[in-house]
Amino acid sequence: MNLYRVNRNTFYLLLAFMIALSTLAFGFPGLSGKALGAGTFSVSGTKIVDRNGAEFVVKGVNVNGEYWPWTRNTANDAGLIVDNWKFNTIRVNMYPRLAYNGVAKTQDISAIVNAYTAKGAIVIIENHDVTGRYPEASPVTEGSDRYPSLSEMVTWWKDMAVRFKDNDRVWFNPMNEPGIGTYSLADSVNKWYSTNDTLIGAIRSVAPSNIIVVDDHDYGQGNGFVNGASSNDSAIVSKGTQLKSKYTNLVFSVHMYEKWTSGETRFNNYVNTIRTKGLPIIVGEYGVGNNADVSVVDSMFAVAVPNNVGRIAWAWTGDDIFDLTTGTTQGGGYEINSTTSPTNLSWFGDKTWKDNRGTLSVPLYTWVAPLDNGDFEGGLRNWNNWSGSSDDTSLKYAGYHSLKIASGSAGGAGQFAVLKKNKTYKLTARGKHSATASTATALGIKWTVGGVETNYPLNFTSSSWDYKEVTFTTPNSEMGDMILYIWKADSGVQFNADNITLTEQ
Ligand SMILES: [Ca+2]
Ligand SMILES: [Ca+2]
Repeated sequence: MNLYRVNRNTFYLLLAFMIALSTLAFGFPGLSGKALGAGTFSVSGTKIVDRNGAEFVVKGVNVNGEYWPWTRNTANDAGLIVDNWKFNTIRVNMYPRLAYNGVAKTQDISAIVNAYTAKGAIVIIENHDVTGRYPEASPVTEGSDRYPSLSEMVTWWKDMAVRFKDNDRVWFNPMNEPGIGTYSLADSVNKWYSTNDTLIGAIRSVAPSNIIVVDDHDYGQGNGFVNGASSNDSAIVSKGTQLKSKYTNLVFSVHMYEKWTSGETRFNNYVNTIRTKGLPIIVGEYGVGNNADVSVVDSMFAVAVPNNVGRIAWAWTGDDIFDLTTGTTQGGGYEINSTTSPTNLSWFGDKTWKDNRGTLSVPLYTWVAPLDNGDFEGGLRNWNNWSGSSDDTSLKYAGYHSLKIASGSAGGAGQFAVLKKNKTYKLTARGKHSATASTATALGIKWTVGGVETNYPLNFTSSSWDYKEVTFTTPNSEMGDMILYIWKADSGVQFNADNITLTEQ
């Protein structure tokens, strides 16, 4: 089910694009606690230390928790995950609000904690309810969705904290990917601080020492740190020190997806900035769901491995497009064809398998195509439908497929492009409208550097298959928010695109 990761990306992209349009005006041992005489898992400066005081580097995987819509039993996979894959941590995705949407409780968190901590693994319990937003004073209902209030989340977290406070291998992650919602970056960092202060305060009132993992804002991505330390891109950078001054044993966490495409320099700066403040940082989610994610994971490993930044893969069961195995039913990690040397791992699965064994050589510098499926012969693979887009097999310029953006409303599609700095590229495309468009459909590529956007649109209006191209050179600095986009502003016509190429010259 792509819903939870991919729809998030789609929503985010659409939002960002609409803002851009308005700007442009074109439109384990011991089930219940620590071994006698040993220390506890805790935070020491920028490091996490184990019961013996040795540095502990998280190497984890995200797994199904209570009310999660994917149903594979997590407790039963402890042998596969810990003994075979050699993950030392699981991050348990709990989604209590989905009980209101008819999602059944198919997992039991106590059974999961018992199964994994018995093997010595860390169990991070996370709450997914306010992804992309914050809990407010009252519950919020939007359509079939009911978002909990802050006080309801306090009650939920106190219950978890009471149940697991004596097991230092259970960590708490109060909000998955909080904010921004309707907040500005500047207002979001304040909301991030106050909400975390309330939730962490509630947990600490009953569980004084379990490690607490705090996700960055902006869907956990810290805006890809595109504007750097002096901005509010990262709530951890802006407000982490203030939280640390009130609470011990805090670990901060970033999720790395599209915002971090080609982001090695930015990620290195991000980690250094946070560590200079004396704060520990881990990667709470990483994975490969599209072409550009290869570049993200490549950059992540390049910085994380030599610097002992912990990392947690998304996700175990392969119910979405983030697959650890290939040629399997779902792409799940449990579908390995050997428990010792599997040959059916995906690129992402292979890197994670080796990383868990300490045999991953970095940097990887994997070649990533600037664009995937530009001829649409793979249907909509790697493309995000922002509105009105579909795979068209009746009208096409070449092959058997094109992309159609329906008439009746404005609409568009896009994908995360992967461009290198200081290189010349050529973008070419074919486009056709059902009738001459009153406002041009823009098919182009854009990125930002230091908050300044560069955009190369190809403008189509013709009712016949038109060819357009543009050649451009990228700046000699790391770009953020790279998107190849198609946006049809004229609601009265249909637009088809085909044969899109983006090549390094
Ligand atoms: Ca899958
Ligand atoms: Ca085609």
